[in-house]
Amino acid sequence: MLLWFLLGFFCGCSSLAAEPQTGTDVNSTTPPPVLLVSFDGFRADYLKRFSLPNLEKLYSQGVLVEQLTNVFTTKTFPNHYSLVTGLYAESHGILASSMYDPATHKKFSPSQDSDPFWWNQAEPIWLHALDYGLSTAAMMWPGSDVYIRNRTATHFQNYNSTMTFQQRLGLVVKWLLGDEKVKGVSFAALYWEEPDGTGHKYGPDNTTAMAHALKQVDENVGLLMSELNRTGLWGRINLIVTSDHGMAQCSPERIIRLNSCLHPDNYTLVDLTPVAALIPTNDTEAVFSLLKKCHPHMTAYRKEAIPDKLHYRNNKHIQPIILVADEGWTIVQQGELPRLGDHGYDNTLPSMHPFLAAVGPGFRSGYSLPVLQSVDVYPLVCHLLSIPPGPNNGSLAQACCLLSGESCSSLTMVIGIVVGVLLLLTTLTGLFMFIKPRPSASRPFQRIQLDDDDDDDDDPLLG
Ligand SMILES: *[C@@H]1O[C@H](CO)[C@@H](O)[C@H](O)[C@H]1NC(C)=O
Ligand SMILES: *[C@@H]1O[C@H](CO)[C@@H](O)[C@H](O)[C@H]1NC(C)=O
Ligand SMILES: *[C@@H]1O[C@H](CO)[C@@H](O)[C@H](O)[C@H]1NC(C)=O
Ligand SMILES: CC(=O)N[C@H]1CO[C@H](CO)[C@@H](O)[C@@H]1O
Ligand SMILES: [Zn+2]
Repeated sequence: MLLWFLLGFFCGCSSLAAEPQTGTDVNSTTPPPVLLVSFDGFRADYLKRFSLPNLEKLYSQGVLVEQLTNVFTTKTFPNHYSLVTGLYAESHGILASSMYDPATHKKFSPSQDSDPFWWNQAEPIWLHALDYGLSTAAMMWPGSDVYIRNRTATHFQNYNSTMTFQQRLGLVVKWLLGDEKVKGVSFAALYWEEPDGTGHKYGPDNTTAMAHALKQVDENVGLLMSELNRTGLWGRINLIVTSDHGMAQCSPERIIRLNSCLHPDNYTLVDLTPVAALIPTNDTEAVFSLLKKCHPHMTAYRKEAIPDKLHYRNNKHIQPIILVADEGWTIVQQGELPRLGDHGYDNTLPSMHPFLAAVGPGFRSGYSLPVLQSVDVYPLVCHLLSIPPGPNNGSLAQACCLLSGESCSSLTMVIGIVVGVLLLLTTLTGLFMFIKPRPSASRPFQRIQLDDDDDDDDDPLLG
């Protein structure tokens, strides 16, 4: 705990104090383009459990964030929107895979996701960057084909599950390169459905199934690297490979049936598992008290009492009651288990966390960071593009450790400093007591107190 605090404390970007200039004119030297790739449902520990030679090769030349702390609900749509806006779900408005607006009776679901109504609370980076004269592309990233605040990326592709990774990549590379008539894009986002699909179907504990799916994902990473190499983009592009969330193993023994606690006439169901959203029909208090004691592995919250740490309260589309299942538990109204793997649970659970790997001229080489917030990815991308970020919930404080040309103390160095300072204190104290305990002893002792410890640039221990 103390080390994390110190890490956050020491890890600061020296040259980031100066914000990028505002204004709509682009720099004379255009920064390297950024390609953001998401492999849906890539749980952080797959990196340790499975052989992924291409991905390993990628981050060994760049950086690795072992766990990305994503946002609640740990679902695909909310987290993809957080990655490109830097906002918590309550602030960007894409709260879950299923949403409902009582005033207009509008509904949102993965197959009915194109109404700008749901997306207009935020502006993804592929639109934000347009304001600075950059062109952008969005390849099936959630929201790509939506006219958010009346705009789309310069290039985009409607969602089409039958398009192969190679086909998607081919278009993205074409957009990045541009031609005589159309300039290449500065930012592109690329989405791929695996290993999420396999994780849901077989569960993340099925090593056979996951090894097979991840082998294919790793082959796609190989394809990505060779295609960037072939076109001369490798080394000139900042490539970020990440994901939206992890996956938990579910089982028929861990099932919560709402109908055993409450008649379905008593509420309108907006979303079901692992975070259920309900609108009580009449007596909210009575419905809530029944749900509260419904199951030991399910927590019921009135909207007003949803914990701060979830950043999931201040939005009109959060329903009056939400139910959150414990890790690996599934909420149904009645019947059997729908799938062997699921996500959406509390975003502090390691099983819900994805990873992040990046390589390119903007990144350090052979560096790894244990954790980063997924809301920090947006300010990081803005920094790489030399554009000021829009209002967001992230920061560059941690992410700057990943950047080349930024001075940043590593964890090892911080441990070194802490141990060094303690040793020095002990030695000096011992030495002092050994020399002579005089009455005026308190004076010199006070002088070695660390009252200047934030001024680490002057600390000779930093070397
Ligand atoms: C969006 O564009 C349409 C038609 O081009 C226009 O009628 C509408 O006012 C625009 N909406 C906003 C929010 O700019
Ligand atoms: C694991 O997945 C494979 C498919 O890859 C399937 O044939 C097998 O039955 C699954 N095993 C278990 C224990 O679910
Ligand atoms: C997140 O950022 C938005 C936009 O700046 C802001 O309105 C909101 O209060 C922030 N949320 C938190 C928890 O700081
Ligand atoms: C608490 C509550 O509202 N209970 C009602 C649930 O629905 C049944 C059937 O419609 C009613 O009889 C209950 O009063
Ligand atoms: Zn999923």
